[in-house]
Amino acid sequence: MTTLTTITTAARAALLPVALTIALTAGIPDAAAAGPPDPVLVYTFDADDLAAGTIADSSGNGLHGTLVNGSTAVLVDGAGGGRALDLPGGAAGSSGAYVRLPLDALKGKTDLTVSARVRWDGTTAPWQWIYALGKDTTRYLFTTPYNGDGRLRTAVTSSSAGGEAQVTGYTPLPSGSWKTLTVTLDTGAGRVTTYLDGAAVASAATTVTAAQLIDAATTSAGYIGRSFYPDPLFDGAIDDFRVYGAALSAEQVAAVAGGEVPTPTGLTRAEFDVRTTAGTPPALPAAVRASFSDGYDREIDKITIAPFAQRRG
Ligand SMILES: [Ca+2]
Repeated sequence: MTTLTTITTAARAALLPVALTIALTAGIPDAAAAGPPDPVLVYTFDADDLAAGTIADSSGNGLHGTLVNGSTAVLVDGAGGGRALDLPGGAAGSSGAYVRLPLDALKGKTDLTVSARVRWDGTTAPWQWIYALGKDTTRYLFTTPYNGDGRLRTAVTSSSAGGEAQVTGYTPLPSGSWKTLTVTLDTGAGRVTTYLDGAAVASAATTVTAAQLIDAATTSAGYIGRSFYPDPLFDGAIDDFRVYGAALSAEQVAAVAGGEVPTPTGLTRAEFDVRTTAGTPPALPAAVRASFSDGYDREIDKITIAPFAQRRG
């Protein structure tokens, strides 16, 4: 990533090329931190009878889901034992199964976390939504494994597509194996963040709250496996689908993901050229691409510049 400050023609004569060395200081979650809050909805799929058309909520809150087109769904081996829900995908409006979520999964919430274990089949019809939280194409939060550019994308909006805050990975969601996808909507921080297997992939600024994803006319909190747009249905398996009425901290996200959280192993670029005028601190990259121990590149935004800058040339 190269960041250039805005400069005037008159200032060009004073340009100083600066090479910056960026030290890797991504936070590694502290396993001893406080545990996550109680979820408001948990679908394990372990004891569901798909013929009955109901997905049981094991949170104790009674927020059971409705399985639609259930004859095309099957139960498969789960991410950690038990069973998982396998959805066939297919074109919008086809007979592929999806789950409708009860309104109370969103009602009265401000912050939000959605987390699921996902085994995407890797079918690259773009814009399959793993989940759709919200009302319709004006108000929603979703994650797709593969957007129009073939990249993992989360977006949130309360003002249609044009108002989306977009969180985009460098590559698609890895397919063919179980991955834990977690998305936090933190209204205090004003951020929406995507995590993969407990490690943040990227985040974006937003002012949208969970309450703004629905309105008085909304009758459902949305779907698992279906978009609000006429996009393809999600093709893959889902397990341990959870909604929290809070924004989990990075440590709590890691705890929910379980297992070994991927750690940064290096930056894909260790030097960044920036330009500034003499006497003016250079504008530094807000985030940089880093490689991680699981082979999935993520954005790191907690960076320090050390030393502040080395002059080059
Ligand atoms: Ca399960």
